[in-house]
Amino acid sequence: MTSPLRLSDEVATALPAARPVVALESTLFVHGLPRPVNLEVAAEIERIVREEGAVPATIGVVAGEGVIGLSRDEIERLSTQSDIPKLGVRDLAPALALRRDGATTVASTSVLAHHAGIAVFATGGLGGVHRDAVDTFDESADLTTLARTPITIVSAGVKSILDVAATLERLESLSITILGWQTGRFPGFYLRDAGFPLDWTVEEETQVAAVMAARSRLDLPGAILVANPVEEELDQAQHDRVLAEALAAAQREDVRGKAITPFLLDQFHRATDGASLRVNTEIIYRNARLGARIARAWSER
Ligand code: PSU
Ligand code: MN
Repeated sequence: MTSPLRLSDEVATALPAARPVVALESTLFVHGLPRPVNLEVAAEIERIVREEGAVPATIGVVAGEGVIGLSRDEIERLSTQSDIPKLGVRDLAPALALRRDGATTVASTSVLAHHAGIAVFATGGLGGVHRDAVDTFDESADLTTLARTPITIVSAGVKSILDVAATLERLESLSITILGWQTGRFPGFYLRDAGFPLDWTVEEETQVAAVMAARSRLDLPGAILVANPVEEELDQAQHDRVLAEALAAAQREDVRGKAITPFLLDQFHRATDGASLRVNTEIIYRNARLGARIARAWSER
Protein backbone atom coordinates (compact mmCIF):
# COMPACT_ATOMS: atom_id res chain seq x y z
CA MET A 1 0.00 0.00 0.00
CA THR A 2 1.34 3.45 -0.81
CA SER A 3 1.63 6.07 1.92
CA PRO A 4 -1.19 8.62 2.02
CA LEU A 5 1.34 11.25 3.06
CA ARG A 6 3.65 13.50 1.08
CA LEU A 7 6.81 14.62 2.84
CA SER A 8 8.74 17.74 1.86
CA ASP A 9 12.27 16.96 0.64
CA GLU A 10 13.70 18.51 3.79
CA VAL A 11 11.58 16.32 6.08
CA ALA A 12 12.12 13.21 3.94
CA THR A 13 15.89 13.68 4.30
CA ALA A 14 15.88 14.56 8.00
CA LEU A 15 13.71 11.73 9.37
CA PRO A 16 15.72 8.68 8.23
CA ALA A 17 18.90 10.45 9.39
CA ALA A 18 17.31 10.95 12.86
CA ARG A 19 17.79 14.69 12.56
CA PRO A 20 15.42 16.89 14.63
CA VAL A 21 12.02 17.63 13.07
CA VAL A 22 9.18 19.65 14.61
CA ALA A 23 5.58 19.16 13.50
CA LEU A 24 3.42 22.34 13.29
CA GLU A 25 -0.34 22.55 12.79
CA SER A 26 -2.23 24.52 10.15
CA THR A 27 -5.53 25.20 11.97
CA LEU A 28 -3.55 27.51 14.22
CA PHE A 29 -2.91 30.01 11.43
CA VAL A 30 -5.85 29.18 9.12
CA HIS A 31 -8.62 29.46 11.74
CA GLY A 32 -6.96 30.75 14.90
CA LEU A 33 -5.32 33.95 13.64
CA PRO A 34 -6.65 36.85 11.55
CA ARG A 35 -5.46 37.63 8.05
CA PRO A 36 -2.99 38.82 6.90
CA VAL A 37 -0.80 38.30 9.99
CA ASN A 38 -1.57 34.57 9.92
CA LEU A 39 0.72 34.17 6.92
CA GLU A 40 3.55 36.10 8.58
CA VAL A 41 3.20 34.03 11.73
CA ALA A 42 3.25 30.76 9.79
CA ALA A 43 6.54 31.81 8.18
CA GLU A 44 8.05 33.07 11.44
CA ILE A 45 7.32 29.78 13.27
CA GLU A 46 9.29 27.90 10.62
CA ARG A 47 12.13 30.43 10.78
CA ILE A 48 12.40 29.96 14.56
CA VAL A 49 12.45 26.17 14.27
CA ARG A 50 15.26 26.43 11.70
CA GLU A 51 17.16 28.95 13.81
CA GLU A 52 17.19 26.35 16.58
CA GLY A 53 18.66 23.74 14.26
CA ALA A 54 15.55 21.67 13.53
CA VAL A 55 13.47 21.07 10.41
CA PRO A 56 9.89 22.45 10.45
CA ALA A 57 7.10 20.21 9.19
CA THR A 58 3.95 22.29 8.87
CA ILE A 59 1.11 19.84 8.34
CA GLY A 60 -2.14 20.18 6.40
CA VAL A 61 -4.17 18.60 3.61
CA VAL A 62 -3.79 19.85 0.03
CA ALA A 63 -5.87 18.41 -2.80
CA GLY A 64 -6.38 15.20 -0.87
CA GLU A 65 -2.76 14.71 0.16
CA GLY A 66 -1.69 14.75 3.79
CA VAL A 67 1.34 17.00 3.52
CA ILE A 68 4.17 16.83 6.07
CA GLY A 69 6.08 20.02 5.36
CA LEU A 70 3.80 22.35 3.44
CA SER A 71 5.56 24.58 0.90
CA ARG A 72 5.37 28.36 1.10
CA ASP A 73 2.78 28.34 -1.72
CA GLU A 74 0.68 25.67 0.00
CA ILE A 75 0.71 27.60 3.29
CA GLU A 76 -0.43 30.66 1.36
CA ARG A 77 -3.13 28.66 -0.40
CA LEU A 78 -4.56 27.44 2.92
CA SER A 79 -4.18 30.82 4.65
CA THR A 80 -5.84 32.99 2.05
CA GLN A 81 -8.59 30.85 0.53
CA SER A 82 -11.97 31.18 2.13
CA ASP A 83 -13.88 28.16 3.43
CA ILE A 84 -10.89 25.96 4.17
CA PRO A 85 -12.37 23.31 6.47
CA LYS A 86 -10.98 22.59 9.93
CA LEU A 87 -10.18 18.89 9.77
CA GLY A 88 -10.39 16.73 12.86
CA VAL A 89 -9.19 13.13 12.82
CA ARG A 90 -12.61 11.92 11.64
CA ASP A 91 -12.39 14.24 8.63
CA LEU A 92 -9.02 13.00 7.37
CA ALA A 93 -10.26 9.99 5.40
CA PRO A 94 -13.05 11.88 3.56
CA ALA A 95 -10.74 14.83 2.85
CA LEU A 96 -8.14 12.52 1.35
CA ALA A 97 -10.67 10.44 -0.57
CA LEU A 98 -12.54 13.44 -1.97
CA ARG A 99 -9.30 15.32 -2.74
CA ARG A 100 -10.01 18.36 -0.62
CA ASP A 101 -7.89 21.04 1.04
CA GLY A 102 -8.04 21.43 4.79
CA ALA A 103 -6.31 22.68 7.91
CA THR A 104 -5.38 20.15 10.59
CA THR A 105 -6.06 20.59 14.32
CA VAL A 106 -3.85 19.47 17.19
CA ALA A 107 -5.58 16.07 17.02
CA SER A 108 -5.27 15.44 13.29
CA THR A 109 -1.79 17.00 13.10
CA SER A 110 -0.63 14.65 15.89
CA VAL A 111 -1.98 11.63 14.05
CA LEU A 112 -0.33 12.58 10.75
CA ALA A 113 2.96 13.59 12.41
CA HIS A 114 3.16 10.33 14.35
CA HIS A 115 2.30 8.38 11.21
CA ALA A 116 5.24 10.08 9.48
CA GLY A 117 7.59 9.27 12.39
CA ILE A 118 7.86 12.76 13.93
CA ALA A 119 8.30 12.77 17.73
CA VAL A 120 7.78 16.43 18.64
CA PHE A 121 4.95 18.85 17.84
CA ALA A 122 4.71 22.53 18.81
CA THR A 123 1.42 24.43 18.92
CA GLY A 124 -0.29 27.30 20.77
CA GLY A 125 -2.88 25.86 23.12
CA LEU A 126 -4.51 22.48 23.26
CA GLY A 127 -8.27 22.04 22.91
CA GLY A 128 -10.13 20.79 25.97
CA VAL A 129 -13.42 20.65 27.83
CA HIS A 130 -15.70 23.61 27.11
CA ARG A 131 -17.34 25.47 29.99
CA ASP A 132 -20.85 24.28 29.20
CA ALA A 133 -19.77 20.71 28.45
CA VAL A 134 -22.19 19.26 30.99
CA ASP A 135 -25.00 20.35 28.67
CA THR A 136 -23.31 20.34 25.26
CA PHE A 137 -20.85 17.41 25.63
CA ASP A 138 -18.34 19.68 23.87
CA GLU A 139 -14.94 18.23 24.59
CA SER A 140 -12.17 18.66 22.03
CA ALA A 141 -11.08 15.51 20.19
CA ASP A 142 -7.55 16.76 20.95
CA LEU A 143 -7.86 15.04 24.34
CA THR A 144 -9.03 11.60 23.26
CA THR A 145 -6.63 11.61 20.31
CA LEU A 146 -3.62 12.46 22.47
CA ALA A 147 -4.57 9.58 24.77
CA ARG A 148 -3.65 7.18 21.98
CA THR A 149 -0.98 9.09 20.07
CA PRO A 150 2.56 8.86 21.45
CA ILE A 151 3.87 12.29 20.49
CA THR A 152 5.40 15.05 22.60
CA ILE A 153 3.43 18.26 22.27
CA VAL A 154 4.53 21.69 23.45
CA SER A 155 1.63 23.99 24.33
CA ALA A 156 0.86 26.87 26.70
CA GLY A 157 -1.57 24.63 28.58
CA VAL A 158 -5.15 24.98 27.44
CA LYS A 159 -6.99 28.13 26.54
CA SER A 160 -8.62 29.94 29.41
CA ILE A 161 -11.80 30.04 27.30
CA LEU A 162 -12.22 26.40 28.42
CA ASP A 163 -13.10 24.74 31.70
CA VAL A 164 -9.49 24.27 32.78
CA ALA A 165 -10.25 22.21 35.91
CA ALA A 166 -12.40 19.77 33.93
CA THR A 167 -9.77 19.58 31.19
CA LEU A 168 -7.10 18.68 33.74
CA GLU A 169 -9.35 15.95 35.12
CA ARG A 170 -9.84 14.53 31.64
CA LEU A 171 -6.09 14.71 30.94
CA GLU A 172 -5.61 12.62 34.07
CA SER A 173 -8.33 10.09 33.14
CA LEU A 174 -6.85 9.79 29.68
CA SER A 175 -3.36 9.20 31.13
CA ILE A 176 -1.73 12.06 29.25
CA THR A 177 1.56 12.96 30.95
CA ILE A 178 1.99 16.67 31.74
CA LEU A 179 5.42 18.22 32.31
CA GLY A 180 5.54 21.84 33.48
CA TRP A 181 8.36 23.57 31.64
CA GLN A 182 10.27 25.34 34.43
CA THR A 183 6.99 25.75 36.30
CA GLY A 184 4.93 23.80 38.81
CA ARG A 185 1.69 25.51 37.72
CA PHE A 186 -0.55 24.70 34.76
CA PRO A 187 -0.51 27.62 32.30
CA GLY A 188 -3.77 29.07 30.92
CA PHE A 189 -2.64 30.17 27.47
CA TYR A 190 -3.14 33.97 27.78
CA LEU A 191 -2.27 33.65 31.49
CA ARG A 192 0.88 32.22 33.06
CA ASP A 193 -1.04 30.34 35.73
CA ALA A 194 -4.54 28.95 35.27
CA GLY A 195 -4.75 28.25 39.01
CA PHE A 196 -3.76 24.58 39.27
CA PRO A 197 -0.61 22.79 40.41
CA LEU A 198 1.26 20.21 38.32
CA ASP A 199 2.87 17.01 39.56
CA TRP A 200 5.95 17.18 37.33
CA THR A 201 8.34 19.99 36.50
CA VAL A 202 11.27 19.78 34.10
CA GLU A 203 14.09 22.30 33.79
CA GLU A 204 16.01 21.03 30.76
CA GLU A 205 15.36 19.70 27.29
CA THR A 206 17.38 16.58 28.07
CA GLN A 207 14.92 15.75 30.85
CA VAL A 208 12.03 15.86 28.39
CA ALA A 209 13.97 13.58 26.04
CA ALA A 210 14.60 11.19 28.95
CA VAL A 211 10.87 11.13 29.77
CA MET A 212 10.14 10.42 26.10
CA ALA A 213 12.61 7.53 26.14
CA ALA A 214 11.06 6.09 29.32
CA ARG A 215 7.57 6.36 27.84
CA SER A 216 8.77 4.58 24.75
CA ARG A 217 10.48 1.77 26.76
CA LEU A 218 7.18 1.22 28.58
CA ASP A 219 5.38 1.29 25.24
CA LEU A 220 2.75 3.66 26.63
CA PRO A 221 0.16 4.79 24.08
CA GLY A 222 -0.37 8.41 25.07
CA ALA A 223 1.15 11.83 24.51
CA ILE A 224 3.46 13.88 26.70
CA LEU A 225 2.27 17.44 27.08
CA VAL A 226 5.01 19.98 27.79
CA ALA A 227 3.25 22.98 29.34
CA ASN A 228 5.18 26.13 28.53
CA PRO A 229 3.82 29.37 30.04
CA VAL A 230 3.97 32.65 28.13
CA GLU A 231 6.31 35.29 29.56
CA GLU A 232 4.21 38.44 29.18
CA GLU A 233 0.65 37.45 30.00
CA LEU A 234 -2.55 39.30 29.16
CA ASP A 235 -3.79 41.71 31.82
CA GLN A 236 -5.91 39.55 34.16
CA ALA A 237 -8.82 42.02 34.54
CA GLN A 238 -8.96 42.61 30.78
CA HIS A 239 -8.83 38.87 30.22
CA ASP A 240 -11.76 38.17 32.54
CA ARG A 241 -13.88 40.96 31.08
CA VAL A 242 -13.27 40.00 27.44
CA LEU A 243 -13.86 36.32 28.19
CA ALA A 244 -17.24 37.03 29.78
CA GLU A 245 -18.24 39.15 26.76
CA ALA A 246 -17.00 36.56 24.27
CA LEU A 247 -18.86 33.70 25.96
CA ALA A 248 -22.05 35.78 26.03
CA ALA A 249 -21.66 36.62 22.33
CA ALA A 250 -21.17 32.94 21.48
CA GLN A 251 -24.36 32.08 23.29
CA ARG A 252 -26.30 34.95 21.71
CA GLU A 253 -25.17 33.96 18.21
CA ASP A 254 -25.65 30.26 18.95
CA VAL A 255 -22.12 29.31 17.87
CA ARG A 256 -21.50 25.59 18.26
CA GLY A 257 -19.24 22.68 17.43
CA LYS A 258 -15.96 23.31 15.75
CA ALA A 259 -16.80 26.96 15.10
CA ILE A 260 -16.68 27.85 18.78
CA THR A 261 -12.90 27.90 19.32
CA PRO A 262 -12.15 30.14 16.29
CA PHE A 263 -15.09 32.36 17.27
CA LEU A 264 -13.84 32.95 20.82
CA LEU A 265 -10.26 33.56 19.69
CA ASP A 266 -11.51 36.10 17.15
CA GLN A 267 -13.61 37.85 19.83
CA PHE A 268 -10.47 38.15 21.96
CA HIS A 269 -8.39 39.57 19.11
CA ARG A 270 -11.04 42.20 18.37
CA ALA A 271 -11.87 43.16 21.94
CA THR A 272 -8.29 43.54 23.19
CA ASP A 273 -7.19 45.76 20.33
CA GLY A 274 -4.44 43.36 19.31
CA ALA A 275 -3.13 42.63 22.83
CA SER A 276 -4.39 39.03 22.80
CA LEU A 277 -2.97 38.60 19.30
CA ARG A 278 0.47 39.66 20.55
CA VAL A 279 0.27 37.21 23.44
CA ASN A 280 -1.05 34.50 21.13
CA THR A 281 1.82 34.87 18.63
CA GLU A 282 4.37 35.06 21.46
CA ILE A 283 3.03 31.77 22.81
CA ILE A 284 3.39 30.11 19.43
CA TYR A 285 6.94 31.39 18.91
CA ARG A 286 8.05 30.28 22.36
CA ASN A 287 6.56 26.85 21.86
CA ALA A 288 8.19 26.50 18.43
CA ARG A 289 11.59 27.38 19.94
CA LEU A 290 11.19 24.96 22.83
CA GLY A 291 9.84 22.25 20.51
CA ALA A 292 12.95 22.57 18.33
CA ARG A 293 15.24 22.32 21.36
CA ILE A 294 13.42 19.24 22.62
CA ALA A 295 13.58 17.67 19.14
CA ARG A 296 17.35 18.27 19.18
CA ALA A 297 17.74 16.74 22.63
CA TRP A 298 15.71 13.75 21.44
CA SER A 299 17.80 13.23 18.32
CA GLU A 300 21.11 13.71 20.20
CA ARG A 301 20.29 11.36 23.06
N1 PSU B 1 -4.95 26.93 20.05
C1 PSU B 1 -4.70 28.13 19.49
N2 PSU B 1 -5.28 28.43 18.30
C2 PSU B 1 -6.02 27.50 17.65
C3 PSU B 1 -6.24 26.22 18.23
C4 PSU B 1 -5.69 25.99 19.43
O1 PSU B 1 -4.01 28.96 20.05
O2 PSU B 1 -6.47 27.80 16.55
C5 PSU B 1 -6.98 25.16 17.47
C6 PSU B 1 -6.14 23.87 17.45
O3 PSU B 1 -6.08 23.43 16.12
C7 PSU B 1 -6.93 22.92 18.30
C8 PSU B 1 -8.32 23.38 18.00
O4 PSU B 1 -6.70 21.58 17.96
O5 PSU B 1 -8.22 24.80 18.05
C9 PSU B 1 -9.33 22.86 18.99
O6 PSU B 1 -10.59 23.00 18.43
P1 PSU B 1 -11.86 22.28 19.06
O7 PSU B 1 -12.04 22.98 20.36
O8 PSU B 1 -12.96 22.52 18.10
O9 PSU B 1 -11.48 20.84 19.21
MN1 MN C 1 -15.64 20.96 20.14
